[in-house]
Amino acid sequence: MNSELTSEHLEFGIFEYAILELKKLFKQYDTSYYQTYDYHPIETIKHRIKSIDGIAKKLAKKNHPCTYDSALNHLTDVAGIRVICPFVENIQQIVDFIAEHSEIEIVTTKDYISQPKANGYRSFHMILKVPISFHTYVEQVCVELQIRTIAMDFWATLEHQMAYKSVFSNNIQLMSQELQEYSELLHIIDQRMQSLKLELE
Ligand code: 0O2
Repeated sequence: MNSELTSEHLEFGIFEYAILELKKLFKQYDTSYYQTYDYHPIETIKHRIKSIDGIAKKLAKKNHPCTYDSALNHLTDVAGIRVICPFVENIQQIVDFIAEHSEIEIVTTKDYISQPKANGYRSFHMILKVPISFHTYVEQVCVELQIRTIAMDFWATLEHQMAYKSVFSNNIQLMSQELQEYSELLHIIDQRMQSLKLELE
């Protein structure tokens, strides 16, 4: 394989298959967990395939040619999946669930929950290699997995709109302290919700 980077490859191709595989796995996990514990450990699953423009820019930045093979071999975040959980405890459960699947390789992990970013960003990131079987070969496809609570996702979604990569750097400085504060408040709420759940149990 050494084809050009076309929308056909990216929209209907291998990255989409890798996301579908993981989504299937998470849905099975959610259903079996519900049958045992009577609540859903996964609130929502979101996904995205990086835009062709975004892929081309990232490949150019890394001095790689703009081809389909290059995206497959040099980028780890063309396919992205985000698992949003009700409680903090569900995050580690999902990490453990992934680790149990020996066919999925964990390439890297970044724990922005025990060590939040300075701006207040909290989330657990993993780069995974998901095997996708074709007739005569198996391709290992990288997927960036982000696992976070509803509260962490609420903060990250709004911060992404208002500050992350924003060109309005003056405004960022004005609001960054406030955003950090809200991240801390939401963290406290996450902890209280977790304690409340444990008390109820
Ligand atoms: P977008 O627009 O969401 O796609 P990389 O640049 O990916 O090679 P990096 O930045 O070290 O390496 O990866 P990291 O820290 O794992 O972050 C990857 C993704 O996490 C980002 O993707 C964001 O989706 C999310 N993220 C990281 N930091 C922040 C943050 O401070 N605020 C918010 N809202 N999201 C964050 P992209 O491609 O940078 O952006």
